Amino acid sequence: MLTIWGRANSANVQKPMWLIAELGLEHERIDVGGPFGGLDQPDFLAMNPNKLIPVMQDGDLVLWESHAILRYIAEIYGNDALWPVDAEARARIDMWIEWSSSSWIPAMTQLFMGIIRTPADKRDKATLERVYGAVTIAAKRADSQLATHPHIATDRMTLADIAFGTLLYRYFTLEIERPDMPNLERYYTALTERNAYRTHVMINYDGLRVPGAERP
Ligand SMILES: N[C@@H](CCC(=O)N[C@@H](CS)C(=O)NCC(=O)O)C(=O)O
Repeated sequence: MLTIWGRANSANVQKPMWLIAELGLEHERIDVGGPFGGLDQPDFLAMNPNKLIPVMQDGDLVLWESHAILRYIAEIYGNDALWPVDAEARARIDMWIEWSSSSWIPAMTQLFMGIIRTPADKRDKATLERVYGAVTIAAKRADSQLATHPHIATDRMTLADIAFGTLLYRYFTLEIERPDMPNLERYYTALTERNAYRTHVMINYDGLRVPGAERP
C-alpha cells in the first residue's frame, strides 16, 4: 500500500493525492508539515533530509519530490494515457511537467506565499509585482497552449495536468487580477468537474475542504 506523508493543504502533497484518487489506489496519508510539524523528527529525516513534504513509501522504496513520485506511481500503477510508454509521447508530457517546475510553480508559489502566508505589513510590494508579472506570463503561455489542446500537454489528461493544474486552484481563487484567458478558464472549469480534483486540490488555504467540493 502507498503511504504519503504530508498535510492535505500542501500543493505538492495534493499532486500525488490527486493521482492516487484518479487511479483509485489504496493508500494512507499521514499529516506532517505546517502546523503538524514533524519534519525534523529523526524518523522523517531518515526518509527526507530536505525536511520537505511530500514523501511517499511503497514497500522498501521511499521517494521525495512530488514529480518523481507522480512518475513512479504512474509508471507502476498508472495507465498509458497518463504516462505513455512511447518515448516521444512521454517526452511531450514531460516537457510540460518540467515547464511547470521551472516557470509556473516557482512564480505561483512565491505569489501565494507573498499574499497568503505573509502578513500585510510585511509584504514586499516590488517583489510581489515582479512575481505577479511572472505568474501572468506563465498563465498566458498556458492559455495559448490550451487554445489548441484540450489538456496542457496533449488531447488527454496526463501527468502534466497534475503538475500544472494543482496550483491553478490557487491562481483562480487568490484575490488578484486575471487577464481574460478563455482557454485557461475552460480548462480550469473542466478540472473542477473531476472528483479527484475537488477532493484533494480544492482545499482552503488553511486546510479546510471547500464547502461542496467533495461530491458523492
Ligand atoms: N520540489 C518539492 C517541493 C516540496 C515543498 O516545498 N514542500 C513544502 C510544502 S508545499 C514543504 O514541505 N514545506 C514545509 C512544511 O509544509 O512544513 C516537491 O515538489 O516535492
